[in-house]
Amino acid sequence: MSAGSAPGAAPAIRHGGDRIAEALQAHGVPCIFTLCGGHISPILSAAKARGLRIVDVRDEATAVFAADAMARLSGRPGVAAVTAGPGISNTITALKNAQLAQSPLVLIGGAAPTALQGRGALQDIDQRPLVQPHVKRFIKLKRVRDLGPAVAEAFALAASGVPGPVFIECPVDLLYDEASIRQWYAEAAGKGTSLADRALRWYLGRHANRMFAGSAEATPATPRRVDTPRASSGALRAALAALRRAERPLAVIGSQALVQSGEADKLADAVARLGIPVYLSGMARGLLGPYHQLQLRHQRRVALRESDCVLLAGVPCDFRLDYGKHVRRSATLIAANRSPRDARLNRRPDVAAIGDAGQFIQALAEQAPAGQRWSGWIETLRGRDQQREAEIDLQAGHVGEHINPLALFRTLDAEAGEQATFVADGGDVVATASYVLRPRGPLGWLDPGAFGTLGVGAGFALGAAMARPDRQVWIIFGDGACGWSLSEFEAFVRQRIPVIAVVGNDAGWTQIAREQVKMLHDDVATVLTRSDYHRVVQGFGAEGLLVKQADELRPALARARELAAQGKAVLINVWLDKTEFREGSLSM
Ligand SMILES: Cc1ncc(C[n+]2csc(CCOP(=O)(O)OP(=O)(O)O)c2C)c(N)n1
Ligand SMILES: [Mg+2]
Repeated sequence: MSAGSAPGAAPAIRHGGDRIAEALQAHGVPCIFTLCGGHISPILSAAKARGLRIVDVRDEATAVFAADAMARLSGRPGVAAVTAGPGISNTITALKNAQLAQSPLVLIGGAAPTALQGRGALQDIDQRPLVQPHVKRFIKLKRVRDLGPAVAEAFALAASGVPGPVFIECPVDLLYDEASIRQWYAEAAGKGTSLADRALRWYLGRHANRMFAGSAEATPATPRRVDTPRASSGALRAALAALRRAERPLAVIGSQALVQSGEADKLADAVARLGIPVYLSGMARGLLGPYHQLQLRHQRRVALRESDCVLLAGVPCDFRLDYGKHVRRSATLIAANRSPRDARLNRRPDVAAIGDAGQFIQALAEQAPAGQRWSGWIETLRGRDQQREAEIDLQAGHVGEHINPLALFRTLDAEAGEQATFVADGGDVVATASYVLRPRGPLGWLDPGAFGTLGVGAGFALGAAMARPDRQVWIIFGDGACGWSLSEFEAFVRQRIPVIAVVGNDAGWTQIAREQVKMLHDDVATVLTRSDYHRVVQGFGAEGLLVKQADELRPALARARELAAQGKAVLINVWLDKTEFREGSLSM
């Protein structure tokens, strides 16, 4: 196949790489995130020839973060392809992040030729022990005819039950055309006449026969249907009865309720009809739009302590709910979760609704009696929320030497535009943003999830830009966190991906410094330079803006939007003042 073959045309030589590409195409995959390597070249080239977009980045972790974000926003598994050995080992943090966030993705990894595995080939390691703990399945391929069906299996598995990543290992000799591989094996076997030479030839010939056995027959990679797991009718009845009795019900809705991201509007509708006050977390933030009567943003711990009936929809009782201690003992706890383990984590619920949490809320809303019985309770909660907003406003008004973080996000909230998607990558700065920024709608806020991984920024932004190209992607970076992502500005510029990054520059790893200094009186390893991150990205051809004074902020945000509208990637380096806002918060 020539390098310049027209997109959409099938490649002239059908090889294993094209079998993978064909299967991805059959699954409606619009793009593959990758960093190249000789082991996966045939997949990338065949996919390009079939019209899939190849988005290439500077770190394999970025490729997997991007596939993860794509999955979360599109509701279908994202796809990344990386080369053997170090290409794969570089993805481990991102894979684990996707696994803990229950995000479905398919990672295709290269591998040494089948006949040379375990014999000292380039980049050849036993990849299974490295990858298997972080994926739903490690699919090891040995025959060409299995390539397409493996893709179908991986897609179905990634999206079913509790979603998560699936890995397909593709040895390089399965990916090239049969004639080339047979010739390669023949050359490896040599022309010697000794018994050993002949035995090797026989062995390699048999090996090649096995690899290509049945490959002439069609092996369709038809997408499989993935059913939504539904909670039992008993659980539904029990939850309805509990809600009928409840005087102070409360719902917490998390990422898992939005696994069916196409159902977001229906879910929002159901939440509104149900009439229970709600806190939204993770991917559910923004579900009800920027302002909604039922949505609360502050004092969640207090509200949970007061509630007599708590519905946790796709939210486990992990550290974020103080391992379940936030919910009072006497409250009726309803846990709707695809994972039986998560539904029971640290605390046994009164009603375990094992199935899709979003679907469960819709079913509840269909059967619950209409009309709000809880207006007094909602008013109490709203009153406290408004009081907290007023306090934040007051604190946001404090004028210092540079920019007040609260004021930064109040201004960004006003200036980001209705179509914004926010990506969060940092410590305190992100926690502050999460109090102040109002996600515009469902799936308008992306954070790493339970793994708390710094470094997701560029990859998530890339996935968001590919999944929803009509929306402006804003990355909210800590100055520490942005370090993982900066080289991806080269990839943004080259591929004309117009993200806007806002770096909250406080010259430190502040979330860590805060507690470390207080407890150990030592700031060791938590201090950073107020670096010129805006000039770093200028070096990659992106636009860099510097904001040191409050009055520069609004014009810089407006300028960034103008530049992004021209297809440019932008980084705004914002010098922050120290603040007391996050004092006392600690996550362990
Ligand atoms: C990969 C990774 N390494 C280290 C940490 C520990 N960690 C959590 S918050 C934080 C500080 C983040 O600093 P920055 O991005 O500048 O945000 P700030 O807290 O200063 O606003 C660190 C180092 C982590 N969560 N993930
Ligand atoms: Mg910082």
